[in-house]
Amino acid sequence: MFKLRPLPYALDALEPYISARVMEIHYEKLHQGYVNRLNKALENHPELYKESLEWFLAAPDNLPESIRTAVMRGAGGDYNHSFFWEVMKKGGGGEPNGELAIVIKKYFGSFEAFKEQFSAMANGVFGSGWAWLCLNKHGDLELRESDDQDAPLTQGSQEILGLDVWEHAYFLQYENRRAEYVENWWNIVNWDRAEENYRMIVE
Ligand code: MN3
Repeated sequence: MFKLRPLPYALDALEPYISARVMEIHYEKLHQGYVNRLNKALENHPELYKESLEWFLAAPDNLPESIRTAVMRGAGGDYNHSFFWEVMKKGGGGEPNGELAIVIKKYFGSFEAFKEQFSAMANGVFGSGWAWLCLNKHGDLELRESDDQDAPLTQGSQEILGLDVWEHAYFLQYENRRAEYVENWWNIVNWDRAEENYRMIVE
């Protein structure tokens, strides 16, 4: 069975940018809900409990058609949220400073230009979804949206940084002011982790 992975910090660690109450609902209730959904979807195929989230997401065709959609929703929800918690931290923000800083500059011209484009994409996601910085299958840095709980991995892109823009991620604290949530989020980005994600893809 799949288990909810531990949050890498306390529920109130991202205050004031993301409130403890939002984190409590988002992590303990909603993220747990995706894990439960995945386990439930697999209950008649227990041999699949030994597989990884990445295995499901990278090759959905391997899954029996009758459970494919349910497994992808649960696995995507679990994978995306676990990834999201890791790319934030207390006292984050600022700018990347290793290899990632160099490639961001190469692809976007400057860190500020990257940040502007990423924010515009995040603010523009229609309905429920995510904003991502990825390395695509051609080895290029790309900004990419995903709907619902789809993971870029399914399209062959590897995630470096991601932002949840489902209303459940911010509505309780920011109401309909998504742009304020996105702007504040830059203060808690864990660039060390994003850098590590990038290095793990390219090395
Ligand atoms: Mn979420």
